[in-house]
Amino acid sequence: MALSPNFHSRRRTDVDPARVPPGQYVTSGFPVLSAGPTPKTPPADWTFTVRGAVDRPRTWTWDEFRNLPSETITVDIHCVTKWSKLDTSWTGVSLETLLGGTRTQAQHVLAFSDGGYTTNMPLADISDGRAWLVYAYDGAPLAPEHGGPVRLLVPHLYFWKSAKWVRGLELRNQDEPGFWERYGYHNYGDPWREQRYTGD
Ligand SMILES: Nc1nc2c(c(=O)[nH]1)N[C@H]1C(S)=C(S)[C@@H](COP(=O)(O)O)O[C@H]1N2
Ligand SMILES: [Mo]
Repeated sequence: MALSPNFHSRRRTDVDPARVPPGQYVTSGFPVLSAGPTPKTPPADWTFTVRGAVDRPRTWTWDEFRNLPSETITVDIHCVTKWSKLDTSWTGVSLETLLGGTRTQAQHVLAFSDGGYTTNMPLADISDGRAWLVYAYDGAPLAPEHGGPVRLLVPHLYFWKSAKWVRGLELRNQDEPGFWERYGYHNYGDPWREQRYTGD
């Protein structure tokens, strides 16, 4: 049987509604949302640090980071400005791998980035295989405007939690709101419970 000429476009719009959180629409584009200019850290100067309430702080250079086992994952992402993008493909290192050697009693994390952006989340949300430090998108190095060389990817929370140009994690005994969380975004940000703003 021949495919109808509309096969591809119909496939794009016939999205399984069960995959789209409340209030979101699906886009095939990839919008750029940055609160400031795009920092440009060359890999030779890039490091990733886990610090704060830990038994000992740890820092990886670019080469050390790239020698860690990595995986390619396909996930859906959901921005609080209401676009969702399905089946995005990323390559990176699971945060479970990075945090595996760290002992801590902390229950909170503040991720920090070049340019000063921060975002907070429970440590449990990023230490159980549901969050990655990604360096490639669709098989190509992550573009600077999308957070290259490396960004956080926490797809089960709204996309503002996926800090671009990420340089480290501060483990904390007490929760500390990040950049958007201080400006009234929800502290946790579950798209399926539509936790967009404080009080949602
Ligand atoms: N460092 C940094 N990370 C950031 C942001 C930012 O402004 N700075 N914006 C956040 C928001 S609100 C969203 S929706 C996504 C956008 O990622 P994109 O530009 O790759 O689509 O990045 C998040 N991570
Ligand atoms: Mo966003």
